Amino acid sequence: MGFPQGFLWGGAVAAHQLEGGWQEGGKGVSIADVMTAGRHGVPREITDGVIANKNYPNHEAIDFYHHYKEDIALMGEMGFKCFRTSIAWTRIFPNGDEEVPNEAGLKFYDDLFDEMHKYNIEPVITLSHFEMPYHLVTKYGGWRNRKLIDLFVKFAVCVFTRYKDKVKYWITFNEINNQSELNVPFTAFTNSGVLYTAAEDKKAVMYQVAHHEFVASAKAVIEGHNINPDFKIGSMLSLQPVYPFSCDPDDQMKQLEEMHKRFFFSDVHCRGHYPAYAIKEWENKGYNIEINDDDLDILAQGTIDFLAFSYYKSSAISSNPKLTKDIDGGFGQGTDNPFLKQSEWGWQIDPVGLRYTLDILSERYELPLMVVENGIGLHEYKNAQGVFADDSRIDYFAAHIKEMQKAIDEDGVDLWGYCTWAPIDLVSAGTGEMEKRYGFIYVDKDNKGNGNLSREKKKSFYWYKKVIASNGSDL
Ligand code: P53
Repeated sequence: MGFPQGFLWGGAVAAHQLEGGWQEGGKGVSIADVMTAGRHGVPREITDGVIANKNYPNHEAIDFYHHYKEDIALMGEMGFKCFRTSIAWTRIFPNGDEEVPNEAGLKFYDDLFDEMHKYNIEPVITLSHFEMPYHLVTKYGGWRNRKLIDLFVKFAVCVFTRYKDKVKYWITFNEINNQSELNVPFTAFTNSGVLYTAAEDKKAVMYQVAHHEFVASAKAVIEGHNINPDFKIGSMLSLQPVYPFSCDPDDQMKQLEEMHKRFFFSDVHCRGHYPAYAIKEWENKGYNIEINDDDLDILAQGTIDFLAFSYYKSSAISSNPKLTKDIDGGFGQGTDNPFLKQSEWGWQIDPVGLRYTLDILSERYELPLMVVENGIGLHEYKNAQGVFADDSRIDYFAAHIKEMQKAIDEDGVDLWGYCTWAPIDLVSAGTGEMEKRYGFIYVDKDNKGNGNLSREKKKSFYWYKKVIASNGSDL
């Protein structure tokens, strides 16, 4: 009973949310570099290039680019077995369409991975985490252009080859399913560098974009296995489960439709073909998704080795429009769940939902899983003793880890690892805030960018260290 030996305990971040150094070492401008700071209820603005005097929180972030040795040492001190980050595509191919990679960028990740290995920390590396080259947006229209497949595969092959002896676990796209939410520009832009025009059918474009990404992901899987057969290559979904608001059968059907918006992506990644419900939708709506002759073979050959997902919250949906409203700052639609409490940002806290999600994914795909993000954003201040006593974070993690253990022990889920989001405070993706804090490590920086960037351990730092040392038994 308990977590398996070799279970990968760790934490997850993304390059654009912590590195900073946005113009250092030859790095190009990424899509994250043209997003301003928002806050809860106030969306981030996507600007037309970088505009003087706007607040772009990712430009400096927490300056991990210069602090990584100190930060990795702290992860080592907590006993991390793995650390998930991404490779900023713009450090390797600053514009995305160069022929030759940027050596300074490649060297940075060599040094970073070497630093992790000093502490026996296994890198888990995402290729595309909301930070593609901005040039690919302005020149090609982002992933709506088929040309992106080759540019992405070139990037993937370059880093697979370079780091083949340093990195074993790879993830192609982060939260690829976010773009199924069409209400806000954020999702299509961060996933795919796509800005919809008023005239087009967003959903039809989204399916075309996703097709290009599926082919690119599958090609990366195939190429990666050729480069090193030991690679484990996965994809990654945001899997916030949706519950029916009531036992009304119409609510149940509405819930199924909502879950299809998520499963569509994992169905293709895991099974290597399009699900019938999607093909029917295309037929019924007259969508003509352009699919080249060998694309379907590539999808079939390039299925993933494991499925990774983020889990923060659950939501509920009703078939009654009167009960339906915007949730999560407009990212989705749903109803309040009267059984759950919400975080300060309106995210419904639901540890049992993590077990439920592990179970449905495991039953649907019979593949190994990895929880690569789980955490809670909090406003945080020192207490009278001068300590960041983040007990509510500890409670959140303890409850989720207990449910994860049940999924392993009672439901037979094959789970490889668990990464908290995020071990260190960083820039929020959704809002651009620094003060939506997630870390075991506090970073002295506020929403306006003030602070000296010093790092300080919170109470949860010592707690997580104990959890890892006991392989999850001492919560
Ligand atoms: P933040 C919601 C909105 C935006 C990104 O989110 C999200 C989600 C949750 O599904 O996804 C992930 O920073 C993402 C991370 C992000 C984290 O959730 O908005 O992979 O980049 O930081 C937390 O609080």
